[in-house]
Amino acid sequence: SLPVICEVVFVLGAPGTGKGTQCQLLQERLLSKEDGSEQHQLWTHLSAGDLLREERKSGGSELGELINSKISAGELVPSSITVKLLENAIIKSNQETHCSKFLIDGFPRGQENMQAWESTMKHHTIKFVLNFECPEEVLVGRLLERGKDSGRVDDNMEVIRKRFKTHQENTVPILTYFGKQHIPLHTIDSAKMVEHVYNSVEPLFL
Ligand code: UP5
Ligand code: MG
Repeated sequence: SLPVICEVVFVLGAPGTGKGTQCQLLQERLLSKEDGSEQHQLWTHLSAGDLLREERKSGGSELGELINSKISAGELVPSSITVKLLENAIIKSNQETHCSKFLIDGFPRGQENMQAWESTMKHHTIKFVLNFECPEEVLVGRLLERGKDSGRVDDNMEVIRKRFKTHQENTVPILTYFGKQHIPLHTIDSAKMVEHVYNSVEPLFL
């Protein structure tokens, strides 16, 4: 069968900028307007980090250990692993819900991620890129607070610093690449309250 062609929005930003929070709200609130029949979600949220954390639990021990060592160090998991998980998740979700619009949260995080995406997923349309920005001291406060009960191995001061460094060194440099590819980049201030951030994000989807 032919590959499904999807529309994707990449959602980027340093750790704690609210990628997951905003994607969740977009998935819940952006609904089809159909009278009579049931409303359905227009956009499906896929978090690359969540997919990796799931795979770490269910996958074979060697793969699990590799993923865990990278996440625990605040470093990037090899692109081939992440892209395969995204590819499978897109196909599965499309089969289950027929939704063909995806919010890809936390990917691509660097040039190598982008190249891996382009090598197998180039048939999908990248509508635009959302990039959340927020001062680091605010992010540290959010992540340490969440770390009290998130169970995430990377929500501690030492790994948070490494995550910021990885974001600066790998993710920030690819933002200019999108412009060169004529993919719109929307940078959003996410230091504001959740609902205020949402109000600046939602219009981009209407
Ligand atoms: N919060 C959110 N918005 C707020 C607001 N406006 N005001 C006040 N509080 C706000 O939010 C973080 C916390 O802040 C929450 O408690 C929230 O309530 C609050 P969240 O929405 O979770 O932010 P998010 O940007 O999603 O933060 P997250 O910690 O998930 O970002 P990361 O980018 O660090 O995590 P991710 O899961 O994407 O990646 C984890 C690791 O996986 C990476 O470090 C890497 O090792 C690996 N990875 C890859 O290798 N490749 C990938 O492609 C993806 C991940
Ligand atoms: Mg997240």
